[in-house]
Amino acid sequence: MSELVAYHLPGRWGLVSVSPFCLKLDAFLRMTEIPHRSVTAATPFAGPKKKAPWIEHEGRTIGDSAFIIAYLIEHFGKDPDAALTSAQRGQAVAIQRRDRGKPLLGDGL
Ligand SMILES: N[C@@H](CCC(=O)N[C@@H](CS)C(=O)NCC(=O)O)C(=O)O
Repeated sequence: MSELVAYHLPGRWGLVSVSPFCLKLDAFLRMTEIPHRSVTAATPFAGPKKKAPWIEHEGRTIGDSAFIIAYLIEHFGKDPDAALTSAQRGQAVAIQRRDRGKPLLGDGL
């Protein structure tokens, strides 16, 4: 199946998901306009890491928002950061490192 399917936890308060990691992937997919179908999963346990989000694409199942986004950038050739200068990329990495480990913001879980 070549369709990209993104699984996320249920939403609330008008958000597509209450999971920050699912929101991160959803924002990436909307920014890049990569065609996909979003599926709401009641629990994260069907994912390869037993966490959400995860995707299915061309026979692959991939978990972890960082791995998913890296895969999608490479596969679809759409990088929202492509126009950033090296200084801006450095700032982005600094912000990510600063926030890593903070509850609901870091991706080191
Ligand atoms: N590093 C992962 C973290 C994903 C994550 O922790 N997801 C939470 C929802 S916000 C989850 O599924 N937790 C289930 C559990 O820990 O049992 C990513 O970036 O996708």
